Amino acid sequence: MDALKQIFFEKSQAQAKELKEFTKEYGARHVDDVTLDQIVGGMRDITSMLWEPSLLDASEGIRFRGYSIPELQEKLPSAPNGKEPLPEGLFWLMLTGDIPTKEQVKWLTEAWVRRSHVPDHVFTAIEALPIDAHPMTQLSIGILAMQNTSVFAQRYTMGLNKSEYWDATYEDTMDIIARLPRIAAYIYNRIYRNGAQTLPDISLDWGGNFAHMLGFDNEGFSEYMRLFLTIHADHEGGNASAHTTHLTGSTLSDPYLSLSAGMNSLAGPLHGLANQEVVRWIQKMVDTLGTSKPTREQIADYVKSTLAIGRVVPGYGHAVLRKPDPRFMAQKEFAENNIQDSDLVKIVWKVFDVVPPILSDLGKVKNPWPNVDAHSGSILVHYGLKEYNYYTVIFGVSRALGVLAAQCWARALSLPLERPKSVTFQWLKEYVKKSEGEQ
Ligand code: HAX
Repeated sequence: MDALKQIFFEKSQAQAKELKEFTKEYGARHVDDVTLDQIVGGMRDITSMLWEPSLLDASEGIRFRGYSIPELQEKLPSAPNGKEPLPEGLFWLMLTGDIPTKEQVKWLTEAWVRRSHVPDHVFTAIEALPIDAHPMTQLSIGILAMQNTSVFAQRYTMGLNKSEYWDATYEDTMDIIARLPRIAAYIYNRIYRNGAQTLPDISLDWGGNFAHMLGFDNEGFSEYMRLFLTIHADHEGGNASAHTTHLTGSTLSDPYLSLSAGMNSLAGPLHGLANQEVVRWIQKMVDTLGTSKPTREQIADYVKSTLAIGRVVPGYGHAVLRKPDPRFMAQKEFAENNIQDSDLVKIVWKVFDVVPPILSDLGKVKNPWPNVDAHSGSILVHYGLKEYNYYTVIFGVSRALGVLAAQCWARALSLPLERPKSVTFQWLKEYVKKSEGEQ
């Protein structure tokens, strides 16, 4: 058994035992109360899932195993000559709860290199798609095309004992994460570089190699990639891509099927696709105004015109957060330190000044602040990755780290099939009538 698997095994088995005893003793306790608004309103804030890798606080933002993003930047190992955390370190942390050493992260980088071979038929499946299929569609199909190699599916067919589910899930998780950058880069080069593929450089770390395969051998871009891949990895379990992966996995669909489902959810404009929408929206503003250096007043008018035609301002608002997203702030800080002269980045900062008061004035927006997607596109454009339809794919590569670490935990803790209760409108009316009659 490899070192990471051994640590995960020991920790997760101990936690599974503790959880069983804990739920036996306290299982009947009430943790939450559900309002009619929450039933109709997309189940906001209903505490109803167990999710180990991270926890979100409405004001503080995300914490991965208790660590904030600035703490991760300080404590996780970075690349030689680099400052940003290596995503390998975050994966280790999410899976084990421990900050890894440099040696452990090096081992993980090498383990993913050894597992990174992508079977040829995966590329054939992607090639069968029209070139204008959205990159997220190509990513989702690329992941699905690998499903025939699922260790979980193969061992399940042969009669896998449920006490071994976690083991097969770990193997699939490691294989998928190892292969994803190659598939994602293949899609980029297929669509935007006339199929000119850059082969992997196995001397590089996971994020650095992804940047290299995208064709960007620029240390600034590689550092941004490491930061991007770290901060987008997880946002507790209730967000749509995490929840979809979890729900699908709860039927014992293997990690390939589950992750592909999660990616389809990430591809929606209210979720991960917002990162491409932000740049598209700013580009349209620049074209409409005829200047790449709009004033705050011009931006304010443009925001109002967006709202007037019944559209949302992309990159703003959040279902849980009630403050500027620390993932936005981390990217802002990266841009302040590394990008001197970008009109697009400056527009993003002006939008940050202008949008929150306008959204607040609407009186209905619960969080007027920027989310993770408000900044990333402008930094990618700065480094030359200008094809914004591709941005959500990078998000997807990162998100795999969190949702698959969570899936390992779900199998280790024997979390069951997920099955919430739904009701009809008629049921709600009768419920209200009955409860009023009882008063
Ligand atoms: N622009 C305009 N209106 C907005 C808004 C925005 N950015 N954010 C919220 N609102 C509106 C909602 O559309 C809703 O209007 P109606 O009552 O007329 O339907 C009202 O304000 C209340 O919404 P809310 O409770 O504040 O927000 P929700 O929890 O319903 O939705 C969203 C959260 C993220 C979907 C929402 O803020 C939004 O659409 N934002 C723009 C898209 C976006 O940036 N998505 C990415 C979110 C982060 C993420 O998942 N990244 O991957």
